[in-house]
Amino acid sequence: MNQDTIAAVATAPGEGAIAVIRISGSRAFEVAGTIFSRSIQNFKTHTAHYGSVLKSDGTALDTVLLLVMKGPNSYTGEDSVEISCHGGQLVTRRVLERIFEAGARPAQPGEFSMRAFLNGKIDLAQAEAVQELIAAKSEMALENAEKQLRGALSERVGQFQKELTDTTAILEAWVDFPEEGLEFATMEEIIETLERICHSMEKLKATFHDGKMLHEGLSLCLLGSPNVGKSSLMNALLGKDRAIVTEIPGTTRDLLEEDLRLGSLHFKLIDTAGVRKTEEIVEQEGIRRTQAAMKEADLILLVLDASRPLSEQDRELIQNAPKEKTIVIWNKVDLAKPKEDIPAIAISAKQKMGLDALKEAIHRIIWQKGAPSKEEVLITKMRHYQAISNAIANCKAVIEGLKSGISAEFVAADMRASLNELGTIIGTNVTEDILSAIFSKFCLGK
Ligand SMILES: Nc1nc2c(ncn2[C@@H]2O[C@H](COP(=O)(O)OP(=O)(O)OP(=O)(O)O)[C@@H](O)[C@H]2O)c(=O)[nH]1
Ligand SMILES: [Mg+2]
Repeated sequence: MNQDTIAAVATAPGEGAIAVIRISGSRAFEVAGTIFSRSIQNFKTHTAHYGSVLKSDGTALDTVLLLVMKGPNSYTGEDSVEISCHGGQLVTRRVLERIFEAGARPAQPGEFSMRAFLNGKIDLAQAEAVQELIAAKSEMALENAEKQLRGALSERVGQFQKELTDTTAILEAWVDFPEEGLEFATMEEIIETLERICHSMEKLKATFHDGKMLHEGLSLCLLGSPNVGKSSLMNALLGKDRAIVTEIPGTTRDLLEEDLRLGSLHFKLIDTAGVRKTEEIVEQEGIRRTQAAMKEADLILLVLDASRPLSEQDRELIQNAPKEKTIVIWNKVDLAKPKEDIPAIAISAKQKMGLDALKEAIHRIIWQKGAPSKEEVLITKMRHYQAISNAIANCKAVIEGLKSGISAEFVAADMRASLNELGTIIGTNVTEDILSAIFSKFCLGK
């Protein structure tokens, strides 16, 4: 595969001021030289050059800026050329076609990054971070992806690998030279070391909860009886008139979803149909969806109407909402004081009062166990989570084995398995199938 020279548009599809086309591979300079109006042979690496891309008849197709990067000092590690042409869809396609005519082939999604990985420019966790960085929807997700791209996760994993490898060496010395082995460490010390490594790995594993939340965004579900002001609150939080608001109970019939950014986090805000007993078929279906959304939601905003006494329905909702993920809200406090003493945030969705306190309450409930520290890198991928879980399980098997006094040589397989699992995170010992699966999810041109 690495023999081919590949090309793709690296900027987003559609019209833009400029589009960047990337070429990478051993023939990148030759391909670019064929279509460029100037000889590129003597261009120094990492320099940009103004000129034209030529049609096959030698006339100019577009004026462009051409950037040459000699391998291995490029993203892919190969000779690379980037052409910035005008960002029209047609002109971009024509320039790309010229590049294919000159001998490059269309790149697969993620193929540039895959080459960067195969050429040792970045490890697998870093390559995955590139995509997360592009997809990041919140400040925190962006920071974490940037940390992972700089190698923070790879370093942590590398540290575990090193410690496990060192311990394996000592264990092997035990097996080969039972007498001398004792000089390196006692069995108690080895077990202690393994337990410490296991504990550190557990800590990394535990970051997945926060990491997944950052990466995917949290679902935030508005819940309440009809007419309490759920849709009004949705609009107030979004700062736009997204949901229909009327004084008629039962206005919202279906789930409404919108992206919402609060502080450094990203949410999926869901407005729902007000819950009540009804014979109306459409409304019944809406309420069924409300209940399903409530179960799946990461967080529930349970809205009560302060201008009227609590209904049976309100009480049932308060009773049934899972405490650990519910924030209770008294809405319409501009009309009246809440009639009951329930711990809740007082707001007026209509007057946009109390929204800051609500936002603070949301952050408090999310970071109940404390916000992640700035230095810590969080696991955001299921693939990484599974690998670290398996590595821990294998490491525990080693500890159990040694504690029960079985000979060290019998735990060697578990030890190797633990190391292998860690290796899959950064991409040592992963199969080609796994690699293709990972990189095929990348954007075209990345
Ligand atoms: N005074 C006052 N009126 C409000 C407030 N919030 C909502 N309302 C009014 O209450 C009525 C119902 O508001 P909605 O936002 O449609 O209520 P809902 O909970 O979405 O209702 P359903 O979709 O029917 O379940 C509207 O007439 C709103 O203008 C508030 O904070 N103060
Ligand atoms: Mg509504």
